[in-house]
Amino acid sequence: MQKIRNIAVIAHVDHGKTTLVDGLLEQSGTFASHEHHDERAMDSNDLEKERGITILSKNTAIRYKDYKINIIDTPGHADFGGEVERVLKMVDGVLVLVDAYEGVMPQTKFVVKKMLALGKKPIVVINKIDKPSADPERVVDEMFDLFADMDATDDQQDFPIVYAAARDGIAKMDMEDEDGDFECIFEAIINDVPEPEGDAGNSLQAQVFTLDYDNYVGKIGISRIFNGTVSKGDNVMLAKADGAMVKGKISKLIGFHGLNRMEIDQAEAGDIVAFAGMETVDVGDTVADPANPVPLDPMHIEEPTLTVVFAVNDSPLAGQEGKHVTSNKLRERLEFEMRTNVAMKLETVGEGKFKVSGRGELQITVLAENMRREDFEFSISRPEVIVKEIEGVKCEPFEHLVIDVPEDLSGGVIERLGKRKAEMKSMLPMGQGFQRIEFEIPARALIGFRGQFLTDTKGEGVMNHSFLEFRPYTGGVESRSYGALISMTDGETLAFSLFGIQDRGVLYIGVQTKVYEGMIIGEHSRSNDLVVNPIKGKAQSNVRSSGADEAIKLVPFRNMSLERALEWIEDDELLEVTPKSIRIRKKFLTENERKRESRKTPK
Ligand SMILES: Nc1nc2c(ncn2[C@@H]2O[C@H](COP(=O)(O)OP(=O)(O)OP(=O)(O)O)[C@@H](O)[C@H]2O)c(=O)[nH]1
Ligand SMILES: [Mg+2]
Repeated sequence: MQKIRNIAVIAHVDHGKTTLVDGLLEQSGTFASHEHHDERAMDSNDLEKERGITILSKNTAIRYKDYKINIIDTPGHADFGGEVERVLKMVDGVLVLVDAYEGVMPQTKFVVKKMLALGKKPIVVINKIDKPSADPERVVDEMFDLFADMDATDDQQDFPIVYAAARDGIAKMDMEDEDGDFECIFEAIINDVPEPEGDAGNSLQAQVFTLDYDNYVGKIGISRIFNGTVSKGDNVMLAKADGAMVKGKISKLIGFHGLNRMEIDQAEAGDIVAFAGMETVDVGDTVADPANPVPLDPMHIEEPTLTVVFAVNDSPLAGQEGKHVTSNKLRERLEFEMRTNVAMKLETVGEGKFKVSGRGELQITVLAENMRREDFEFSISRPEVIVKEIEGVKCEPFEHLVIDVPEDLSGGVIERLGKRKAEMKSMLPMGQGFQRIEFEIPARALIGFRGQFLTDTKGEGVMNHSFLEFRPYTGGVESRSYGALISMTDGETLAFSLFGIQDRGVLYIGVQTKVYEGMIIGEHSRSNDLVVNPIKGKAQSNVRSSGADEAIKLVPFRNMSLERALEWIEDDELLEVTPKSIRIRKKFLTENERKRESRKTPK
């Protein structure tokens, strides 16, 4: 049997997981010297590159001495936390990274809790020790406290600590030591991560933890082999979560090395490989020996906490910028997404209306953003949290929220959060005039909070949150405190009229932008909605002189990203998403309709 180690890299968002994996690939000599690769090579899809975050967990394999080390890089953002839990089942050890300044953050707690519950033994990596503000000693203490709080076993508490500057390829076992390379990390992996259990001679048992899709070979299940040996062309039995047994054949067996995938003929217990050829394969399925199919424990898949409705775009500008606009196309695309994305759920709720549920706004935004790029046009409704009954009690998701704010502004922020039903748990000085304050808060109250928080902290505040649990419903929470500036007519915006409107609030669009009646062009500085005319030319001459317009000084408008817009909208509003534009609109476009509707549903 070959010598294998299987590890996952877990941490809070941005603490340096993907950068560390770069270093492991590089320093193990896995990248050939001529091979060109980008920074954070594992973040391979476009959105990951653009946003600098990991969205999907991905696996790679390196060779170190005579060991094969399978490494799974996981996303740190809370919305993708479900992935982490699945991945953890597939590995025998973990590298837990923590930023040497930021310390333990919400997602650090989340991943450490999962890891400890699954009985994994960690190697703790205190990363970014090069930061001037780094305080590795404090962070080590925080990690010990965290492990103790979470009832780690003695064995788990006794973790090796590596101090690293992953970006510079530096690591050492003691802060007093000279800077070394990653050799100490490789050695820790080999010595402290248990070798895989299981036997190549037993009946086959492999479990699928991630799905991929390839236009040529179809669905691909990335799996850990726990027992037995598998060869290309083998007949297998798929043991599904619901107990069903489905026959299948491995048409292709795929192995991993560095950034490459290659066809292989055989793989055995302990390894991580991909299978093609089984269209019905799902995450959690056991790939088993047809003569003796013994399913592995089913995999717990995190439930969604948030839903939005994707619908056909029916705005007056519909169909002008996108190629795929029909209900059928929309359904096909969403169904396709569900084939590989187990964290999301889809339900048809009406003609051209689809309820998409996921773990958070970012997850939903990522799907919407991908669809824009594929030339889709659609609308999205305000995110709603999923409320469910647990033992007869109406419950809603709660989040653990951590904010870092300048001391002099913390009072205002705390008050604001109080109105949103947040409960303060702790407050600590962080140095440099900042305070770290922790809360528990209904997820519902966090929708739309980020924009407000950035305004309240003059852009200096940092906020992080991750899912805690479902708890009894807390009743109404404060929502957006400002109304919308709504266009009263169709046309193209002119500087002259925008100049007149800009004092009324914050504009979301600039000049020469197409608008329509009922489209929202900005935020009102008061709590009510205001209908305005953004296309009116200069009155005296009755001629729309662009020359005169140019002299007008407009305040730069606020460009609303998909996320920001999604957080901002209320129940009676929609986002119109096209490959070129993100427009915000009222569901009902005319003032008359809106009045009629508001009489029907009193607030
Ligand atoms: N100063 C410093 N910056 C680092 C170090 N390691 C990583 N970074 C930077 O931290 C940022 C985040 O790095 P990533 O590797 O993408 O972090 P990640 O944990 O994979 O992030 P997610 O996958 O989105 O959760 C990047 O800008 C890195 O260049 C380090 O050792 N020192
Ligand atoms: Mg990453």
